[in-house]
Amino acid sequence: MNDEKKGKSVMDQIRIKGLRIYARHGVFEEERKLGQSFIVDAVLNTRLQEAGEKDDLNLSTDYGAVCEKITQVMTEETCLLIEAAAERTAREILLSFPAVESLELTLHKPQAPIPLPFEDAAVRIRRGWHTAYVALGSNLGDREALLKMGIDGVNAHPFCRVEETAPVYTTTPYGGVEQGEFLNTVMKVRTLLEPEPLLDLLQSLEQEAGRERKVHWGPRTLDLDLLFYEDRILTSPRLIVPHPDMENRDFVLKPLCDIAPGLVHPVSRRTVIALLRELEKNGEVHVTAKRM
Ligand code: A4P
Ligand code: MG
Repeated sequence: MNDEKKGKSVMDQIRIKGLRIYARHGVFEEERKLGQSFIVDAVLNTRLQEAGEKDDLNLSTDYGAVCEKITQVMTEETCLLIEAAAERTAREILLSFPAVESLELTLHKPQAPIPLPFEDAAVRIRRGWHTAYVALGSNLGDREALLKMGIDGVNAHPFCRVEETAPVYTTTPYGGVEQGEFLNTVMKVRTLLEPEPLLDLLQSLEQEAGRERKVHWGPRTLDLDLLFYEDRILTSPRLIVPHPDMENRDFVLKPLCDIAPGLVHPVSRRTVIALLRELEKNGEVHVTAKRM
């Protein structure tokens, strides 16, 4: 479903059409040696109102600079496939121009070596930033340092930015296993990673923190759980999103409410603040204190 049908406000756009670049992408050696013309169209989804009202380029994205960036990426590397050239170009635009939320990039190769009369061959891709919420928990070792390691580890990934972190709470263990008390918090992450690669990153950080998986729901140096990924509903053998047990965990809902109380759970259609209120009234409470 597109954003318009979902009732989301549709973003403003900067549109670039017909940017011609001489570059060397192709499966044939000749193409990579001699090069040929490629043409790029880009539609950048971004907010333009403030720049328009204040008439200030600093509040917008300079389309000249975007054209230069596209030309730079397209010419400094040689790819076999236009898919690869488009992927790299889209990624670099998103990383270099943070006001661009998402984009549609079309890469034309009108001189592709096809021995038949044709006008154009092209690929079109849509890429963008996504918002995810990740829960952090620790009850072994230097818990505060381990939570920080989780946050810094995600932030250090080139395709992730930690935008906000909630306060840290001290919590009693949930799940019936006799163990020490936890520290819990939640972070908001802006990311170019799709859900499974994001889970890979979270699991590699758990490994780095010396996580051993011995007891289900047992003690852990660092646990990183993906709570939400946009409003997507995912069920694969490795990944269930939204996190299936979050409604029963005040140590997740409480920090989540500190940074995003109005977030709507895409399955129950209830806000996280409503889920927390319900749990505090009728369920188990584990949060004992705000730590910092
Ligand atoms: N997996 C599926 N969906 C997800 C998701 N959305 N996010 C899979 C992360 N992982 C997801 O997790 C088992 C598998 O779940 C992963 O391999 C992944 O592919 P795990 O971390 O390997 O092992 P686990 O300890 O058996 O389960 P899990 O789910 O991490 O434990 P929980 O459910 O997080 O519970 N009490 C307090 N007060 N605070 C806590 O933080 N944490 C737990 C752990 C228990 N009690 C607690 C706390
Ligand atoms: Mg986990």
